[in-house]
Amino acid sequence: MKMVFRWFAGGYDKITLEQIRQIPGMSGVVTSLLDIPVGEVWPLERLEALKKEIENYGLEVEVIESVNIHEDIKLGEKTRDKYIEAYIETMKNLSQIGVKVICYNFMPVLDWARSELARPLSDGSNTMAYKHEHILNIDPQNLANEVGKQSGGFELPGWEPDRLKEMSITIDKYRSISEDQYWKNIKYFLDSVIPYAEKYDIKLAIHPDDPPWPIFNLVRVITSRDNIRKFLDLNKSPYNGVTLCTGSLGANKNNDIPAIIREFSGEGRVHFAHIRNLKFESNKDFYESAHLSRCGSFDMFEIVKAFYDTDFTGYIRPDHGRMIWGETGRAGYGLYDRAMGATYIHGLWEAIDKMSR
Ligand code: DNO
Repeated sequence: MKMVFRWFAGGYDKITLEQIRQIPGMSGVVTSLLDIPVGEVWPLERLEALKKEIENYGLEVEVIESVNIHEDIKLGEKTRDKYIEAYIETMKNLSQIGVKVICYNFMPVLDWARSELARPLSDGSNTMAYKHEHILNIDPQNLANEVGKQSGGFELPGWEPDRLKEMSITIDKYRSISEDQYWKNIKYFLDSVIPYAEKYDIKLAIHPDDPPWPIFNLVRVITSRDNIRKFLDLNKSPYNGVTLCTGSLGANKNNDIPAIIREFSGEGRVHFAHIRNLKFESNKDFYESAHLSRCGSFDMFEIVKAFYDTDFTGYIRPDHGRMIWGETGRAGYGLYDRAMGATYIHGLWEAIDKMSR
Protein backbone atom coordinates (compact mmCIF):
# COMPACT_ATOMS: atom_id res chain seq x y z
CA MET A 1 0.00 0.00 0.00
CA LYS A 2 0.96 3.59 -0.40
CA MET A 3 0.06 6.19 2.22
CA VAL A 4 -1.22 9.49 0.87
CA PHE A 5 -2.59 12.70 2.39
CA ARG A 6 -5.42 14.86 1.12
CA TRP A 7 -4.22 18.33 0.17
CA PHE A 8 -6.34 21.07 -1.40
CA ALA A 9 -4.27 22.56 -4.20
CA GLY A 10 -4.47 26.05 -5.68
CA GLY A 11 -4.39 28.01 -2.43
CA TYR A 12 -7.37 26.18 -0.94
CA ASP A 13 -5.35 24.68 1.92
CA LYS A 14 -3.46 26.27 4.76
CA ILE A 15 -1.45 23.09 5.19
CA THR A 16 1.70 23.15 3.07
CA LEU A 17 3.44 20.49 1.00
CA GLU A 18 6.50 21.16 3.16
CA GLN A 19 4.52 20.06 6.21
CA ILE A 20 3.05 17.04 4.46
CA ARG A 21 6.39 15.74 3.31
CA GLN A 22 7.57 15.68 6.92
CA ILE A 23 4.84 13.23 7.95
CA PRO A 24 6.59 9.85 8.21
CA GLY A 25 5.91 7.43 5.37
CA MET A 26 3.90 9.77 3.15
CA SER A 27 4.32 8.91 -0.54
CA GLY A 28 2.14 11.60 -2.03
CA VAL A 29 -0.93 13.77 -1.92
CA VAL A 30 -4.52 13.29 -3.00
CA THR A 31 -5.74 16.45 -4.61
CA SER A 32 -7.96 18.11 -7.23
CA LEU A 33 -8.51 21.34 -9.12
CA LEU A 34 -11.25 22.82 -6.97
CA ASP A 35 -11.76 25.94 -9.07
CA ILE A 36 -12.82 24.09 -12.22
CA PRO A 37 -16.61 23.92 -12.40
CA VAL A 38 -18.06 20.43 -12.48
CA GLY A 39 -18.46 19.20 -16.04
CA GLU A 40 -15.51 21.10 -17.53
CA VAL A 41 -12.31 19.54 -18.81
CA TRP A 42 -9.27 19.84 -16.56
CA PRO A 43 -6.60 21.41 -18.79
CA LEU A 44 -3.37 19.49 -19.26
CA GLU A 45 -1.19 22.58 -18.64
CA ARG A 46 -2.82 23.12 -15.25
CA LEU A 47 -2.22 19.48 -14.38
CA GLU A 48 1.40 19.58 -15.46
CA ALA A 49 1.99 22.63 -13.30
CA LEU A 50 0.30 20.91 -10.37
CA LYS A 51 2.44 17.82 -10.77
CA LYS A 52 5.59 19.92 -10.88
CA GLU A 53 4.59 21.84 -7.75
CA ILE A 54 3.96 18.63 -5.83
CA GLU A 55 6.99 16.75 -7.09
CA ASN A 56 9.21 19.65 -6.00
CA TYR A 57 8.50 18.42 -2.50
CA GLY A 58 9.35 14.82 -3.28
CA LEU A 59 5.67 13.84 -3.23
CA GLU A 60 3.66 11.96 -5.87
CA VAL A 61 0.28 12.83 -7.32
CA GLU A 62 -1.27 9.52 -8.25
CA VAL A 63 -4.74 9.90 -6.75
CA ILE A 64 -7.34 12.54 -7.56
CA GLU A 65 -10.27 13.21 -5.24
CA SER A 66 -12.64 14.09 -6.71
CA VAL A 67 -13.50 14.52 -10.35
CA ASN A 68 -17.14 15.25 -9.62
CA ILE A 69 -19.96 13.97 -11.78
CA HIS A 70 -22.25 16.54 -13.37
CA GLU A 71 -25.84 16.35 -12.11
CA ASP A 72 -27.08 15.83 -15.68
CA ILE A 73 -25.19 12.53 -15.78
CA LYS A 74 -26.65 11.47 -12.44
CA LEU A 75 -30.10 12.53 -13.55
CA GLY A 76 -29.71 10.83 -16.93
CA GLU A 77 -30.57 13.99 -18.86
CA LYS A 78 -30.10 14.26 -22.63
CA THR A 79 -27.14 16.58 -22.14
CA ARG A 80 -25.24 13.91 -20.23
CA ASP A 81 -23.15 12.79 -23.20
CA LYS A 82 -21.31 16.07 -23.49
CA TYR A 83 -20.39 15.91 -19.80
CA ILE A 84 -19.29 12.31 -20.17
CA GLU A 85 -17.04 13.35 -23.06
CA ALA A 86 -15.52 16.04 -20.86
CA TYR A 87 -15.01 13.45 -18.12
CA ILE A 88 -13.15 11.18 -20.53
CA GLU A 89 -10.99 14.08 -21.69
CA THR A 90 -10.14 14.88 -18.06
CA MET A 91 -9.26 11.22 -17.47
CA LYS A 92 -6.94 11.31 -20.48
CA ASN A 93 -5.20 14.46 -19.21
CA LEU A 94 -4.87 13.01 -15.73
CA SER A 95 -3.33 9.83 -17.11
CA GLN A 96 -0.75 11.96 -18.89
CA ILE A 97 0.57 13.27 -15.60
CA GLY A 98 0.69 9.76 -14.15
CA VAL A 99 -2.52 9.68 -12.11
CA LYS A 100 -3.55 6.10 -11.31
CA VAL A 101 -6.83 6.46 -9.40
CA ILE A 102 -9.80 8.83 -9.58
CA CYS A 103 -12.15 8.97 -6.61
CA TYR A 104 -15.67 10.24 -7.30
CA ASN A 105 -19.15 9.78 -5.91
CA PHE A 106 -22.67 9.37 -7.23
CA MET A 107 -24.58 11.07 -4.44
CA PRO A 108 -27.44 13.21 -5.71
CA VAL A 109 -26.90 16.97 -5.28
CA LEU A 110 -25.09 16.80 -1.98
CA ASP A 111 -21.98 14.98 -0.96
CA TRP A 112 -21.39 14.07 2.70
CA ALA A 113 -23.56 15.53 5.47
CA ARG A 114 -22.84 16.40 9.09
CA SER A 115 -24.92 18.34 11.57
CA GLU A 116 -21.93 19.91 13.34
CA LEU A 117 -18.51 20.78 12.03
CA ALA A 118 -16.86 21.62 15.35
CA ARG A 119 -18.39 19.68 18.24
CA PRO A 120 -16.25 20.31 21.35
CA LEU A 121 -14.93 17.09 22.94
CA SER A 122 -14.04 16.69 26.61
CA ASP A 123 -10.29 16.82 25.91
CA GLY A 124 -10.56 20.33 24.41
CA SER A 125 -10.38 19.20 20.79
CA ASN A 126 -13.31 19.51 18.38
CA THR A 127 -14.67 17.37 15.61
CA MET A 128 -17.47 16.78 13.11
CA ALA A 129 -20.64 15.10 14.31
CA TYR A 130 -23.88 13.72 12.88
CA LYS A 131 -27.24 13.87 14.65
CA HIS A 132 -29.89 12.10 12.65
CA GLU A 133 -32.81 13.97 14.21
CA HIS A 134 -31.26 17.28 13.20
CA ILE A 135 -30.77 16.19 9.59
CA LEU A 136 -34.33 14.80 9.44
CA ASN A 137 -35.77 18.11 10.51
CA ILE A 138 -33.75 20.60 8.56
CA ASP A 139 -34.19 21.51 4.93
CA PRO A 140 -31.12 21.18 2.75
CA GLN A 141 -30.74 24.90 2.11
CA ASN A 142 -30.66 25.60 5.85
CA LEU A 143 -28.14 22.84 6.35
CA ALA A 144 -26.00 24.39 3.63
CA ASN A 145 -26.26 27.76 5.39
CA GLU A 146 -25.26 26.19 8.70
CA VAL A 147 -22.32 24.40 7.10
CA GLY A 148 -21.29 27.67 5.48
CA LYS A 149 -21.37 29.48 8.83
CA GLN A 150 -19.32 26.84 10.60
CA SER A 151 -16.77 26.33 7.87
CA GLY A 152 -14.41 29.10 8.96
CA GLY A 153 -14.25 30.46 5.43
CA PHE A 154 -12.95 27.25 3.89
CA GLU A 155 -14.78 25.85 0.92
CA LEU A 156 -15.73 22.34 1.93
CA PRO A 157 -15.41 19.53 -0.60
CA GLY A 158 -18.92 18.56 -1.62
CA TRP A 159 -20.37 21.89 -0.52
CA GLU A 160 -18.91 24.02 -3.30
CA PRO A 161 -20.73 27.32 -4.01
CA ASP A 162 -21.67 26.39 -7.60
CA ARG A 163 -23.35 23.23 -6.32
CA LEU A 164 -25.27 25.10 -3.63
CA LYS A 165 -26.55 27.85 -5.92
CA GLU A 166 -28.71 25.43 -7.89
CA MET A 167 -29.48 23.13 -4.99
CA SER A 168 -33.25 23.44 -4.67
CA ILE A 169 -33.80 23.24 -8.44
CA THR A 170 -31.65 20.14 -8.69
CA ILE A 171 -33.32 18.48 -5.72
CA ASP A 172 -36.69 18.94 -7.40
CA LYS A 173 -35.44 17.20 -10.52
CA TYR A 174 -34.63 14.10 -8.48
CA ARG A 175 -38.21 13.73 -7.29
CA SER A 176 -39.14 11.89 -10.47
CA ILE A 177 -36.17 9.52 -10.47
CA SER A 178 -36.71 6.05 -9.05
CA GLU A 179 -33.91 4.05 -7.49
CA ASP A 180 -34.09 1.67 -10.43
CA GLN A 181 -33.61 4.52 -12.88
CA TYR A 182 -30.71 5.82 -10.79
CA TRP A 183 -28.90 2.48 -11.10
CA LYS A 184 -29.46 2.66 -14.86
CA ASN A 185 -27.90 6.11 -14.94
CA ILE A 186 -24.89 4.80 -13.04
CA LYS A 187 -24.52 1.94 -15.50
CA TYR A 188 -24.75 4.28 -18.46
CA PHE A 189 -21.93 6.36 -16.98
CA LEU A 190 -19.77 3.33 -16.22
CA ASP A 191 -20.23 1.71 -19.61
CA SER A 192 -19.28 5.01 -21.25
CA VAL A 193 -16.15 5.77 -19.24
CA ILE A 194 -14.69 2.40 -18.19
CA PRO A 195 -13.37 1.49 -21.68
CA TYR A 196 -11.36 4.72 -21.53
CA ALA A 197 -10.24 4.02 -17.98
CA GLU A 198 -8.79 0.79 -19.36
CA LYS A 199 -7.24 2.56 -22.33
CA TYR A 200 -5.62 5.25 -20.17
CA ASP A 201 -4.81 2.84 -17.34
CA ILE A 202 -6.57 4.90 -14.71
CA LYS A 203 -8.78 3.24 -12.11
CA LEU A 204 -12.13 4.67 -11.06
CA ALA A 205 -13.05 4.31 -7.40
CA ILE A 206 -16.54 5.32 -6.32
CA HIS A 207 -16.89 6.71 -2.81
CA PRO A 208 -19.72 5.36 -0.65
CA ASP A 209 -22.60 7.61 0.28
CA ASP A 210 -22.05 9.40 3.55
CA PRO A 211 -24.09 8.78 5.61
CA PRO A 212 -25.09 5.50 3.98
CA TRP A 213 -28.85 6.07 3.97
CA PRO A 214 -31.17 8.43 2.09
CA ILE A 215 -31.36 12.01 3.33
CA PHE A 216 -33.79 14.71 2.23
CA ASN A 217 -35.69 11.95 0.42
CA LEU A 218 -32.93 11.72 -2.13
CA VAL A 219 -31.92 8.31 -3.35
CA ARG A 220 -28.58 7.00 -2.04
CA VAL A 221 -27.28 3.69 -3.28
CA ILE A 222 -23.62 3.09 -2.46
CA THR A 223 -24.50 2.17 1.08
CA SER A 224 -23.90 -1.50 1.88
CA ARG A 225 -22.15 -4.72 0.92
CA ASP A 226 -25.05 -5.83 -1.29
CA ASN A 227 -25.26 -2.53 -3.12
CA ILE A 228 -21.49 -2.40 -3.66
CA ARG A 229 -21.78 -5.88 -5.16
CA LYS A 230 -24.57 -4.66 -7.40
CA PHE A 231 -22.49 -1.64 -8.38
CA LEU A 232 -19.40 -3.71 -9.24
CA ASP A 233 -21.52 -6.13 -11.26
CA LEU A 234 -22.86 -3.27 -13.42
CA ASN A 235 -19.50 -3.24 -15.13
CA LYS A 236 -17.11 -6.03 -14.26
CA SER A 237 -13.89 -4.41 -15.42
CA PRO A 238 -11.27 -4.25 -12.65
CA TYR A 239 -11.02 -0.57 -13.56
CA ASN A 240 -14.48 -0.14 -12.06
CA GLY A 241 -13.76 -0.16 -8.35
CA VAL A 242 -14.46 1.50 -5.04
CA THR A 243 -12.98 3.83 -2.48
CA LEU A 244 -13.47 1.92 0.75
CA CYS A 245 -14.36 4.63 3.25
CA THR A 246 -14.59 3.06 6.71
CA GLY A 247 -16.33 6.05 8.27
CA SER A 248 -19.00 6.40 5.59
CA LEU A 249 -19.99 2.75 5.36
CA GLY A 250 -19.36 2.16 9.05
CA ALA A 251 -21.97 4.75 10.07
CA ASN A 252 -24.48 1.98 9.45
CA LYS A 253 -23.89 -0.55 12.22
CA ASN A 254 -25.13 -3.35 9.99
CA ASN A 255 -22.15 -2.91 7.68
CA ASP A 256 -19.38 -5.28 8.74
CA ILE A 257 -16.42 -3.24 7.53
CA PRO A 258 -13.60 -5.83 7.84
CA ALA A 259 -15.80 -8.38 6.00
CA ILE A 260 -16.61 -5.88 3.24
CA ILE A 261 -12.90 -5.07 2.86
CA ARG A 262 -11.98 -8.77 2.73
CA GLU A 263 -14.55 -9.46 0.06
CA PHE A 264 -13.92 -6.58 -2.33
CA SER A 265 -10.23 -5.93 -1.72
CA GLY A 266 -9.77 -9.69 -2.10
CA GLU A 267 -11.19 -9.36 -5.60
CA GLY A 268 -8.90 -6.43 -6.43
CA ARG A 269 -11.82 -4.01 -6.69
CA VAL A 270 -10.76 -1.60 -3.93
CA HIS A 271 -8.35 0.97 -5.32
CA PHE A 272 -8.32 3.54 -2.55
CA ALA A 273 -9.08 3.52 1.18
CA HIS A 274 -10.20 6.27 3.51
CA ILE A 275 -9.46 5.07 7.01
CA ARG A 276 -11.02 6.75 10.02
CA ASN A 277 -12.87 5.89 13.19
CA LEU A 278 -16.08 7.18 14.63
CA LYS A 279 -17.79 6.98 17.98
CA PHE A 280 -21.47 6.09 18.13
CA GLU A 281 -23.65 8.03 20.53
CA SER A 282 -26.80 6.16 19.54
CA ASN A 283 -27.87 4.04 16.61
CA LYS A 284 -27.47 6.74 13.96
CA ASP A 285 -25.68 9.49 15.87
CA PHE A 286 -21.92 9.68 15.98
CA TYR A 287 -18.92 11.94 16.13
CA GLU A 288 -15.63 11.49 14.32
CA SER A 289 -13.09 10.34 16.88
CA ALA A 290 -9.31 10.03 16.79
CA HIS A 291 -8.18 7.08 14.67
CA LEU A 292 -7.24 4.74 17.56
CA SER A 293 -9.60 1.81 18.21
CA ARG A 294 -9.89 2.78 21.86
CA CYS A 295 -11.11 6.27 20.93
CA GLY A 296 -14.00 5.19 18.73
CA SER A 297 -16.34 2.32 17.90
CA PHE A 298 -14.35 0.49 15.20
CA ASP A 299 -11.70 -2.18 15.55
CA MET A 300 -8.96 -0.50 13.53
CA PHE A 301 -6.66 -3.51 13.85
CA GLU A 302 -9.24 -5.70 12.09
CA ILE A 303 -9.75 -3.05 9.42
CA VAL A 304 -6.04 -2.70 8.62
CA LYS A 305 -5.56 -6.47 8.85
CA ALA A 306 -8.32 -7.02 6.30
CA PHE A 307 -6.43 -4.82 3.84
CA TYR A 308 -3.12 -6.49 4.68
CA ASP A 309 -4.48 -10.03 4.35
CA THR A 310 -5.95 -9.28 0.93
CA ASP A 311 -2.58 -8.00 -0.37
CA PHE A 312 -3.94 -4.49 -0.80
CA THR A 313 -1.62 -2.57 -3.13
CA GLY A 314 -3.77 0.55 -3.53
CA TYR A 315 -3.65 3.87 -1.73
CA ILE A 316 -4.65 4.60 1.85
CA ARG A 317 -5.27 8.00 3.31
CA PRO A 318 -6.00 8.85 6.90
CA ASP A 319 -9.47 10.35 6.74
CA HIS A 320 -11.04 13.13 8.76
CA GLY A 321 -9.33 14.04 11.98
CA ARG A 322 -10.24 16.24 14.91
CA MET A 323 -8.92 19.75 15.37
CA ILE A 324 -6.33 19.54 18.12
CA TRP A 325 -3.61 21.69 19.69
CA GLY A 326 -5.53 24.86 18.85
CA GLU A 327 -5.44 24.24 15.11
CA THR A 328 -8.09 25.89 12.97
CA GLY A 329 -8.81 25.09 9.34
CA ARG A 330 -11.02 23.09 7.04
CA ALA A 331 -13.27 20.84 9.12
CA GLY A 332 -11.98 17.27 9.16
CA TYR A 333 -8.81 18.19 7.34
CA GLY A 334 -6.42 19.57 9.92
CA LEU A 335 -2.77 18.56 9.87
CA TYR A 336 -2.03 17.08 13.28
CA ASP A 337 -4.75 14.53 13.96
CA ARG A 338 -4.59 13.16 10.42
CA ALA A 339 -0.79 12.94 10.60
CA MET A 340 -1.11 10.90 13.80
CA GLY A 341 -3.79 8.79 12.13
CA ALA A 342 -1.39 7.98 9.29
CA THR A 343 1.35 7.03 11.71
CA TYR A 344 -1.03 4.82 13.66
CA ILE A 345 -2.12 3.02 10.47
CA HIS A 346 1.55 2.56 9.53
CA GLY A 347 2.17 1.13 13.00
CA LEU A 348 -0.65 -1.37 12.69
CA TRP A 349 0.54 -2.35 9.20
CA GLU A 350 4.13 -2.88 10.34
CA ALA A 351 3.06 -4.97 13.32
CA ILE A 352 0.73 -7.11 11.23
CA ASP A 353 3.42 -7.51 8.59
CA LYS A 354 6.08 -8.63 11.07
CA MET A 355 3.73 -10.98 12.87
CA SER A 356 2.66 -12.60 9.62
CA ARG A 357 6.18 -13.56 8.62
C1 DNO B 1 -15.43 14.38 2.62
C2 DNO B 1 -15.02 13.46 1.56
C3 DNO B 1 -15.99 13.44 0.40
C4 DNO B 1 -15.36 12.69 -0.74
C5 DNO B 1 -16.24 12.55 -1.93
C6 DNO B 1 -15.59 11.68 -2.97
O1 DNO B 1 -14.65 14.74 3.43
O2 DNO B 1 -14.81 12.19 2.04
O3 DNO B 1 -16.27 14.74 0.01
O4 DNO B 1 -14.21 13.36 -1.15
O5 DNO B 1 -17.45 12.02 -1.61
O6 DNO B 1 -16.09 11.99 -4.22
